[in-house]
Amino acid sequence: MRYLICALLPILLFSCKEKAVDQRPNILFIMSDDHAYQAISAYDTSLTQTPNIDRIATDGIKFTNACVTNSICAPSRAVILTGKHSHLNGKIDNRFPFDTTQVTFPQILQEAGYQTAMFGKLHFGNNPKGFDQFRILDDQGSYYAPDFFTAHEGKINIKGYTTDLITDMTIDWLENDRDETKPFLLMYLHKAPHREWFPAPRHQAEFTSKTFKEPETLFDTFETRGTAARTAEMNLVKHMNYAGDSKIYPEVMDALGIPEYMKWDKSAFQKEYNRMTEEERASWDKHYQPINEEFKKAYPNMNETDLMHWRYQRYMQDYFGCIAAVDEGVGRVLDYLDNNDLDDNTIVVYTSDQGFYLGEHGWFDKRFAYNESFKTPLLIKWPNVIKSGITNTQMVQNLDFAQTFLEAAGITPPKDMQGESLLPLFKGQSEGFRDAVYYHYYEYPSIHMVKRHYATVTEEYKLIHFYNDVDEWELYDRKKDPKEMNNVYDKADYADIVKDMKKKLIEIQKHYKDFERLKYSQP
Ligand code: SGN
Ligand code: CA
Repeated sequence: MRYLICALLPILLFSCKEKAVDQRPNILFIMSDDHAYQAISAYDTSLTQTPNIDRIATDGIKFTNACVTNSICAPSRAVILTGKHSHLNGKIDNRFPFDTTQVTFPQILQEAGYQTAMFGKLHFGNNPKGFDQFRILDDQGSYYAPDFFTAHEGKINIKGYTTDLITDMTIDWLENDRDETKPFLLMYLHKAPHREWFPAPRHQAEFTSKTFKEPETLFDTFETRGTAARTAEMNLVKHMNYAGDSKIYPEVMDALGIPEYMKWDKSAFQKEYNRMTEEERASWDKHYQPINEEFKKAYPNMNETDLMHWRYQRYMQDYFGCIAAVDEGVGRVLDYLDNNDLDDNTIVVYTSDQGFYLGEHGWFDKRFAYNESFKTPLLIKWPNVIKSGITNTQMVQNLDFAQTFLEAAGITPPKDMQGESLLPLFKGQSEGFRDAVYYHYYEYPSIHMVKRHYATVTEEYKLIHFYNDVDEWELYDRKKDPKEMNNVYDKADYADIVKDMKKKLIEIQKHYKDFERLKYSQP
């Protein structure tokens, strides 16, 4: 109630004598899971085309330096909802439960008269607060015939392809459940393109026959990097599963005497395959059995380098096959807004819960403060306010959404939120915006074995401290070395920069109240 008065008074305008029109903007928040900015053609055309997602950039603003505070799924979502860093909202990794006493921006918007709905992947709990309507996937969810926790029908199973189902629910809600007297917050949250990448039948023929450009750092040997990069378990040859990830079925390999480690993940493949209908399975077999046959013939003569080339292509084919359905879904939802006069006063956001490695450094997955996982795509349009085709280079973060949306709705955000509103940037006013961000990753030891670390990052430099079972610092010159191949922490030329960045780190840890870590940063 406390937000209601301040939110409603200034913005209830009367368009005619009888009917009050609420002028507050609608918010359509579109987020995919693990969608790398390199995989959106508004950022990079060398790998794929995403014409529908690109429409948001064409009609609005593209952020080229957007990043996350903690590059992993559930923590990123907790940061988005609470507007607070992980050390304050408590969701430091995928394993810790979300603290449901935390105030989230959807709760505040709902209390202030917004109609709220969430469809797709949240990744924690089964009853998100602040939503009139929701259907959220059970944990990570499945690509085929997923289970959803719902607001009013308990847990349900729906046959079909997850990306399309989430899109259908989103459009169905706009069409049938929307209350036209209220502005809405609609969170449209894809599971795709999260591991293990299972494309829809209609994209299998096209994508299984595509060849993708390799990244320059595919065979990185980590010469100047520390223990964390060398011991991470994210390598495409060594750490990807054959069945679940590359869709090479263990049965085929038995006769070849393939080592056991390639077979352990049979269930990872089967758990999706078994959810498919007969028709879906027939399509799958038609497109993937020939790949198995070819691999079976080629494998005996393949060395590790050949395997890297082959597994990279296999990975990209399925990853981009999944993105094709996301792009189509985004197009359908944008068309709905256009065709129903909802376009001009709706803030449409496209982002991902973090970035992702597409073979850079030989890796998949995320977690590191290095660019591919630290940065995330961010495209926003709002025709009433944002001019079309703008590019912004400020260091914005997922931490900023809550305050941005609240301020756009005319609500003063709670004092303990830690982001910065992006509204001035929407209007081209960048002066006074933050010049450095703070990063902190915690989930170790765990899958992929990325060591704990925290970092401060400016447009020019990145200082990282890996801690817990190591004590190693790294510094990157972001302008001279955008691929982050050279750790210059110990280089004499950079001694002054290291000193400055350490000072900055202490300031930023104080600013964001990460007092627990601060003691490790003091000289
Ligand atoms: C699963 C994936 C991991 C991934 C985590 C977290 N393995 O465990 O590769 O890092 O999720 O991802 S899988 O074989 O089960 O797909 S996150 O996006 O949810 O944080
Ligand atoms: Ca994710």
